[in-house]
Amino acid sequence: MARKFIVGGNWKMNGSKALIKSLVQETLNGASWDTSKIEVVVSPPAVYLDAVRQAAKPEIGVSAQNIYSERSGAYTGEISVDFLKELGVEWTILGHSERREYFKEADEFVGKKTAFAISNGLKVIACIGEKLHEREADQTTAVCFRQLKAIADALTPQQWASVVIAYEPVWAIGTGKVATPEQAQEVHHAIRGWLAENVSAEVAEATRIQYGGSVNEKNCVELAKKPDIDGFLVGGASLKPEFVKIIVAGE
Ligand code: G2H
Repeated sequence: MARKFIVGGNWKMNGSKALIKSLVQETLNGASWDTSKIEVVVSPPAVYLDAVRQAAKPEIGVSAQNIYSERSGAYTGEISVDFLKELGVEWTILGHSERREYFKEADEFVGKKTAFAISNGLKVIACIGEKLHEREADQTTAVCFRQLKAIADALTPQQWASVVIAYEPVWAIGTGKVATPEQAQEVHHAIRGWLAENVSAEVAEATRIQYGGSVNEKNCVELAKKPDIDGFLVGGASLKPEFVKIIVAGE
């Protein structure tokens, strides 16, 4: 079965009521794409999730950028799966490299949160990827497989149906240095191979693997042609009207 192309817009710590109006209500709601082939998810900061869910047309999924691994309690500043469910938010990003780097999120913690999110009915965009010095030391796949294993160890095979993997080489994030289509394809292919060996052939075939890292309207078309690239997780360019061009690259 063909994997449905999935494009996520990760707003990171950017956004405003004005952006929701111009980008979501005017640009994205006014745009069209083949929904039988392309899935779109936008991920605003937590305080704007409710407004974005209300503003966006139903075929646009909405995602948190993080959750905590407990349902409620004395966890100041954290986001519960229950809050998301009440707002109609179906997705969360987890393990983004910025969370791993600035907030010291360990592989196991990302795995635990992934399992918790899915057990509570959410879908997860789980991010993995190597830093520049790791790529230069020929550690790209070793790092990705280590991060992937921590997620796989926490999941049942059935739960993979609720996971999208985002491969985001850290050296390509927000730097303008996009991975070449060949570099990205090579790692995506390796990730799929790891899933086949360590989870199952079915999960490897069905799991969507997004590329993230300086995707824009110019580079998306060539990246989208690669057989193991099943979509994008877009940061900077997802805040601009060019996000629509990146979405339709999946057609
Ligand atoms: C990678 C990506 C979105 P950008 O972090 O997750 O951001 O497209 O700005 O490199």
